[in-house]
Amino acid sequence: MYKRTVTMSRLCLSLRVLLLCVCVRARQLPGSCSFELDTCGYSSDPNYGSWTVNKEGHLISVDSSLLDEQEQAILVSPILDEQDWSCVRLVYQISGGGSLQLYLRLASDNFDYLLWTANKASDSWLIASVDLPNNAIPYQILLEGRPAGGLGKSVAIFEIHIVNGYCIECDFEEHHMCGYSNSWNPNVNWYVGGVATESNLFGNNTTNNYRGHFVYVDSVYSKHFQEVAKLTSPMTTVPMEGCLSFYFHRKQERGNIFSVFTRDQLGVFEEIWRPEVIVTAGWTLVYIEIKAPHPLQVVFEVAFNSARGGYVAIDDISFSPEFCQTDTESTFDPAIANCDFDNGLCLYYQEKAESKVWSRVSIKPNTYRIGDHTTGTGYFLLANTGFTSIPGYVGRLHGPFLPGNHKYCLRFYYLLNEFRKVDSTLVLYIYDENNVAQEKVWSLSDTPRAVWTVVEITYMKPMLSKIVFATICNNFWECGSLAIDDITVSLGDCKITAGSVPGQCNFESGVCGYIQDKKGDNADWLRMRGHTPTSLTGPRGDHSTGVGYFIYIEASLMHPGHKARLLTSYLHGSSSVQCLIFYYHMYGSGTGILNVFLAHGRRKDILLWRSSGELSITWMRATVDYHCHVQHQIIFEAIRGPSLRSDIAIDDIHFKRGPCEEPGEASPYSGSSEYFNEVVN
Ligand SMILES: [Ca+2]
Ligand SMILES: [Ca+2]
Ligand SMILES: [Ca+2]
Ligand SMILES: [Ca+2]
Repeated sequence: MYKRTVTMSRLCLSLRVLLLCVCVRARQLPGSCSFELDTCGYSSDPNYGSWTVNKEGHLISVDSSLLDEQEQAILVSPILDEQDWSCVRLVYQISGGGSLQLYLRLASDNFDYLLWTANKASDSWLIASVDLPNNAIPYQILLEGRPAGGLGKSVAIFEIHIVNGYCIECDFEEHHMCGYSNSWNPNVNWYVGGVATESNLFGNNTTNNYRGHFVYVDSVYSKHFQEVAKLTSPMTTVPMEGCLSFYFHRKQERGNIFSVFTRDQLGVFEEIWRPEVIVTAGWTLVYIEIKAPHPLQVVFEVAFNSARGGYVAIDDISFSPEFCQTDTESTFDPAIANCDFDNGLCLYYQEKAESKVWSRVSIKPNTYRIGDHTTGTGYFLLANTGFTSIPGYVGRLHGPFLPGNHKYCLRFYYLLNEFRKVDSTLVLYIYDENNVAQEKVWSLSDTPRAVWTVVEITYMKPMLSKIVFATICNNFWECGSLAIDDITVSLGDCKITAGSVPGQCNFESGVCGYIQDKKGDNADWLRMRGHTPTSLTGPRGDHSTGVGYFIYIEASLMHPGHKARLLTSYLHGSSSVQCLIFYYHMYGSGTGILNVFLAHGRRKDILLWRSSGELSITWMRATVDYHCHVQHQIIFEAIRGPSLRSDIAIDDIHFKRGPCEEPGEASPYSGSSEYFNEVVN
């Protein structure tokens, strides 16, 4: 323990010297703090453990031995109202194990946005750069420290430094390189250079070319063929579109290859620029358009072939949300290809001769018939191949044309009933402009399950293209009814856009910090996937994907009238109306009651929503508008009905800013369910 403190203060000292010269240049915004004299208005959330200022000052930390029963401590900033884009630079250390999270809390929302997270222990202080996008709403930043269990584990913050501008910007006057990192290589590396080294590196540099400090890489120690030096920016917190600019200075004797890439969260690189000139006379300014549908890092890469490969230097990396060229078109939004079929066919159509194959239908759900995927009561497309008189036909559903050279993520849900043999009964093609199939991207090969199942496909074509669903029925006896719903197309890889959404819980990786009531009820909600154990009750799959997780009450483990209550983690109050959307499943002849309560302080729980009795084998959407200006929790309470067939399930809980009602959405809950069936005792 003693040894660690000594190491820490020594580290503090060296960093302190470093940061002192830093702060002179970049103006620090409110919310910055060096934890020297006080905590600058930062305080610990009293619902969790405490952050403590180190006795000698200079840092604030959460120590596992001081946390008692709590797992985390949350440090809350004063209310900030910087409206322009800013960048938080955090000097932190996780000792022994644990994690540190940075959240953004907007005054208008009752949940927090996770912007950044770190979970690797380290022996030294690290620097993180986190973008705070421009925003007209007052906000707070929250730092959640979770030291690992056991003695001597801690999470410490040495300094919070907030400056104007984007985190990928850097003039290299600060020694920490603004969160840029050099990928260490034994022979070629990016270094900070400056006034002293400039003359011997660049020879006869004119004073107009004076740039203070900069980063450079040279080939002097390069030993092998194709040695690569990489300089990587911090990851942006949001997708970026605009103009990236920087100065570079390059000398190429026997060869270096200089390129700039973007890198996404999956580690996929895309080259965005290469210089046209081999040798620059002095510093040269370049502009590069950036259009990324996902958060990104900018990577500057130089490859050398020998020790006489010259050098590359870079300075003043900056970003503007305006494109460099005024005629650059903004990124195309493929949402035109989205359709939930609730209000029509959107931009989808069938070939005339085949127009009878797909029909847009709505099935009022009951015990035996499954409703649509969107709300449980909306429309979907049904290819009722079993009832057609012409076996061996093909029905094609065409989507709208989308421009080429973009990576698209296509998602849709399908549902199969009564299929005996399903191979290739539904096939998805990419067609070109001449209506010629270019690629078969997916075909149905699963066994039928009578549950809406998601399909995700990432594709990219060099030309204008569209998606075409083809349903094929070769033999009357092999065909049945096949349905699709909720088609969406977004930019980027499906794996990237599938991240967790703030305020949303799909139960895929846990219960989102929700809490089981241990006192006020008789049972717990269970998390599971697949179908529930008792027949004729419960869902056959979850709502999110058809094969994921949901939570439910297992009626066979409870007595009639027994309750199970699940509390959300704390939501903070907000000045405006908030929307809660969730999907619920109430199927089974003895189904009981599902209640949603609002709980705050010591007041009696307020009933927000209720549904009772058997509804259908479909997941139904519930929307609840509510208003609460103080910290609160939402409680999901299920009450077991009179028989074993009374499993109740929930999935895809989503808290949203503002009222639920939007054009095309179901109206807020009015007090009783439209599909109400009495429980028969
Ligand atoms: Ca500089
Ligand atoms: Ca629908
Ligand atoms: Ca789920
Ligand atoms: Ca319980």
